[in-house]
Amino acid sequence: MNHSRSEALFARACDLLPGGVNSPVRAFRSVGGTPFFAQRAEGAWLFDVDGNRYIDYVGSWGPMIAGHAHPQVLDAVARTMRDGLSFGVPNALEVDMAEAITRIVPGCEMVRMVNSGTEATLSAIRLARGATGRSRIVKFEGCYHGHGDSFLVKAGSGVMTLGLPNSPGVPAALADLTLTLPYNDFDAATALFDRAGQDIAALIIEPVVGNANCILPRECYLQHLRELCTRHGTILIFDEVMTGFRVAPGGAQQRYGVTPDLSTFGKIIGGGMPVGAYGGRRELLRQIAPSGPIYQAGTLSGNPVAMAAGLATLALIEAPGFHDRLEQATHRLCDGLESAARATGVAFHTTRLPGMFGLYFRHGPVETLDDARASDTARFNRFFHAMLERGVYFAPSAFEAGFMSSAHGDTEIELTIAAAREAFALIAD
Ligand code: HOZ
Repeated sequence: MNHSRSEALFARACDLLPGGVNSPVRAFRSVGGTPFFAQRAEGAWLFDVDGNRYIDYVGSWGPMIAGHAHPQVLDAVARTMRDGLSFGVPNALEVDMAEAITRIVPGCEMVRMVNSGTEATLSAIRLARGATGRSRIVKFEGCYHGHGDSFLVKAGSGVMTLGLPNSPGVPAALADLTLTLPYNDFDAATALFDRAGQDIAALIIEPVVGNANCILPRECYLQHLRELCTRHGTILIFDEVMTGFRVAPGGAQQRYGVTPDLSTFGKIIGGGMPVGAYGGRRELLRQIAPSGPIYQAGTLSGNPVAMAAGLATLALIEAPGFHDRLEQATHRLCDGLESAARATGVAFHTTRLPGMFGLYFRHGPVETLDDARASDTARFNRFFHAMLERGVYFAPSAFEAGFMSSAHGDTEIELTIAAAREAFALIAD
């Protein structure tokens, strides 16, 4: 593959943007090499500025569940933007979006739209602190909830990839209010709540960890956290920025039958436009200004074009059988990759849910952050590049989940598995 235009663009970008990118996970820091620059995208495919094409398993990090440039999403955007890009007064699409989210997601009686997942999680913990009068929050090692100060403590995603799980610039006084727990450890959670439960405003969790590769909750783990929070008067927040509308129409809370007090969203509800939302019990949301005293605001919140893209995407995922097909496709991909690895003797394991998966260069099972860390990341890096050269783009980090869309059909999956057979053979030594 020729990458000369991408390389020239990256050289220019490195002079102008920190690390050459506008978000660290896009740089190829841990896998090595330089990122390719996108020209356009369609369905399951990304096309770069050098004329190469890739089957895309990143999907803009989650929003593109219906595939890139879906005609119904583009039509909705085009139709809406002709009426203006932003009004600064309410518009009907915001109400339609709130109706859609509260209808689809079990734990949401009301929502507030914001502009990113980070804004959603920041706002949700402010609400939890305001509502409980407590200051401490609990998060999980390896979980990532955006780049808000309180969350950059033993965090996942880019900070884990770069080995910076606690960031300079976060005041110690604030970081000290964030307590951490190992994911999927029942006893550690019980012990922490026995010790400090009366001080904990919120427990925030990715119900399925998607920012430390992809780790599924042990049976009854989320129920256990629900019970602890209820017993101690702590607000349970599910960060469904990745899992929302993906692992089931109503997200992980629907799939696992556990209802949080608050939920945070992003990605799919914007259909590729910048967006976020937090929602939950009416009694809590009513405490947000102007109906209550807890302040949170945003010039572009509820932006009509973002609402239109998100509503068109939600209409697509509500089609009968959408998630069943997505689940089958994810199994076909993961089973195919595992069998290709087995044929070459490479230790390899996948985790999967509808439209979301983890790739591990080790034998399974993978249930904890330590299990995920024990994956052979050097081998992942070689696999990543071998696949990229064969036109398959996985996330450029051993600590990010992969995503599939409804546009990943048999052809794309077979091409991926054929490429993987060669890639596994290449890295088998
Ligand atoms: N949260 C995503 C990565 N796990 C994508 C957002 C980002 O660019 O950090």
